[in-house]
Amino acid sequence: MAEDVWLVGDVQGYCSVLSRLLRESGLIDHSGQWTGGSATLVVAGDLVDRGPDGVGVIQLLMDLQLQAGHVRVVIGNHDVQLLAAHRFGGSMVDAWLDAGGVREDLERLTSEHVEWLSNLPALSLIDHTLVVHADAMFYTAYGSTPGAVNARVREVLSSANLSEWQLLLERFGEHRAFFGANGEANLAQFLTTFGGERLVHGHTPIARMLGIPPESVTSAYVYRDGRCVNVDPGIYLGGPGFSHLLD
Ligand SMILES: [Mn+2]
Repeated sequence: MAEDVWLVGDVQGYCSVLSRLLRESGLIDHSGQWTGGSATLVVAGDLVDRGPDGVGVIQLLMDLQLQAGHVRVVIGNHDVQLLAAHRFGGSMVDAWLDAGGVREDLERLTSEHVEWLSNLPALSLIDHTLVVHADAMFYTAYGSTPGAVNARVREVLSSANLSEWQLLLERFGEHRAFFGANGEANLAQFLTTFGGERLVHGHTPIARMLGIPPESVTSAYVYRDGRCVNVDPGIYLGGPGFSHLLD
């Protein structure tokens, strides 16, 4: 690979942790300016909820995307849930708060944030690496190419059809599709469908996947002979966070 590709998983509103990780990776300076040159930053979704400053995370990534160009972000279920709370209000706000929503984020969310979040891809293929938020097979229900899935998910997020939104959120309840007994077959099918030689995902904290203390998670969990990479640091569980340089 010609240029460095840095991955960051599930930030979940911990904007100060994200800033620290990006500084430690040499991608930004103390004033938040991009210093990563032609490196690529990939963020695996769930930008908001649980942590105190989800909107700060969104704003930082929007700013870096404008400055650097090569900042790729895929959408996570918490991002969808925030958008649902914003669009539908009422019971969707309650559901979002139950899932860790932070009221101040909804109050601070601007139309620019909504527009940006609503247009994030669900899948992103970077060289031979496929990046998604969830370790889940449900993406195949939305299309058989990354472009088709992204278009279909954007369609859902631009629609006023609440049941389509709820179905998408329900489907995001799937975890661990590439781990355990059916993991190998699922991974092969997923990569054959969407392309790529390896898959990067977040969504399932490494500590939960492996049954280890969250504080001990200081690097990505690479499994399936290097063809699957979990980058969910479980920051909200007490993980210190990490960034992962693709090899
Ligand atoms: Mn998630």
